[in-house]
Amino acid sequence: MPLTILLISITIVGCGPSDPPTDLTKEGIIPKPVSVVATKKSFELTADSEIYVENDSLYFLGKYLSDRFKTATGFNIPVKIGSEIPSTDAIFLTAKSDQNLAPEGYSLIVDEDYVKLSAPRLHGLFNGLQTLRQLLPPKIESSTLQDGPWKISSGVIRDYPQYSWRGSMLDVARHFFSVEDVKRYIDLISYYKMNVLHLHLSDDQGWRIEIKSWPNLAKHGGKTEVGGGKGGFFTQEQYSDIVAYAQQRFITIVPEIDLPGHINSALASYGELNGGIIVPGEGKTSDKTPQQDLGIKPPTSTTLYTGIAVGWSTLRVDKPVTFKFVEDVIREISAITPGPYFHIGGDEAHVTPKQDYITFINKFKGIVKKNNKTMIGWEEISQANIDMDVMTQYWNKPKNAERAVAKMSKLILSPAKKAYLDMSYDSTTKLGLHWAAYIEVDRAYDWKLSTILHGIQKDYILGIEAPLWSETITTMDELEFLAFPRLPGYAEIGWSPEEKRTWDEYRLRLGYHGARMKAMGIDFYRSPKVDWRE
Ligand code: TNX
Repeated sequence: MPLTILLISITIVGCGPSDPPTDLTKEGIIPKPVSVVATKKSFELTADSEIYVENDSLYFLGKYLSDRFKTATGFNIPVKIGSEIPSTDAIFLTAKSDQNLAPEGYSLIVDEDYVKLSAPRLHGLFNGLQTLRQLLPPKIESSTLQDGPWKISSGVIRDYPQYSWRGSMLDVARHFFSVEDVKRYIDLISYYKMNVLHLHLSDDQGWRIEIKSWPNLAKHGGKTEVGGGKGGFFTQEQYSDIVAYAQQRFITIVPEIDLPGHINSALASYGELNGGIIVPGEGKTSDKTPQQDLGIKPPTSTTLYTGIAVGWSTLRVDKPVTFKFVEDVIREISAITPGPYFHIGGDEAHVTPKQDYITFINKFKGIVKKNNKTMIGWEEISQANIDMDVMTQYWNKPKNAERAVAKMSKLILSPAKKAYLDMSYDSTTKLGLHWAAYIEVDRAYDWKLSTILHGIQKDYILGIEAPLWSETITTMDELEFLAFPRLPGYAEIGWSPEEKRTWDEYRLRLGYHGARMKAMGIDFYRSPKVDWRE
């Protein structure tokens, strides 16, 4: 493991205001760091500050930080290479990175004269930069020029995550979201040190990624969305652009093609895949449960679906063309996905005969493996022949999670009753569904990954993923309203030591983040459970 140090060293300029921030332990960092020691002074970022990075490979991180500071401060902070601090009029210090820090861990020293961030890996440095951003006044995130001073409490933070999987899922199938929207979501989740964005790229209502060998999937299957809007899809180039953007922010993109159910957009695009399905009647759909009574409308091969019923479409296991389609899709997407995972969906295949479903999942496993990816599937895949090479995403039934673990498959936890970002906050929330629960901010935060499933060892829990299904949201503002302020809590559930978390303490920190979210232009839900400091 290479030694990598990002050294941020900054000159001292002038004297500070009367009440500089001096108690690092009182800063509202989310997720809560593992350890914080205050030294009761403060550091000031000024127009003369400089960022030093140890070598070329860290330059982009220095640049990232400088760019984050530029708009609000108006400072053009230069990024320079140097492990030795040049002898200017400033005082600089340096230290070696702690190789014992966990992957993604970092340590941050803030002194009166300098800030030093060190980490054994680039990802840790990136995480430390997020902490540093959160130590500056909230207006640092503003998109307009703001007055300083830009002071930071001094002290030492040593920090690392408890769980390796900390993510969110975005459903771009029910309603399509643009490349720009997805990039903004990546920025927002990375601010809270999440490291996974799972993209739900296909569903009954839309196919959202270009497949060159099956062009009609996107061309026809991407034409509309829930409610009949214009839909859309990512070209492979656009998808690669998203992946690269995410990579720079240490976020792994997990592509999902939902199989063998949730597949109407493909059946409508290629009639030969369609084994004759019963399309739910418009107006008969409900948001009550995923297993609902379906209306009936005669199947037509090209009809796109704009309602929100689930569980009524399926691929046919007895059609050879089905597997040609699956092979081509998984191959093309895998080829443009640098991350190690491919999500095959596998949920709510209510009209797929059980034995066929098992055959499907077993075959998908081989196809994903052939493409050098690790297969992930929703919890229902535990019915099939899964093993330690497959990851299972728990969302609804503990029995499915237990069966997955009995087969040695590790779990990503997305319990719908706690972690579904598409659930309404309460009965007055205009957006969202509520088939699983109403999820206020306290309910979203106040649970633990290690105890939510009884009798499952911690080793089998990879972490948390908060899915944002998009049946009810059409704009970025609406997306943000459901994601925030619950998302920072999910990030903390995955990152911070469980025994150090309490809702009563967290709600204060979250209250301070009101000003940050506002400065970032996030249209968040002002939950009455929190005293917002804006
Ligand atoms: C269940 S969770 C689904 C989705 C819906 C969601 C709405 C899961 C694996 N399937 O198809 O969008 O409920 O909350």
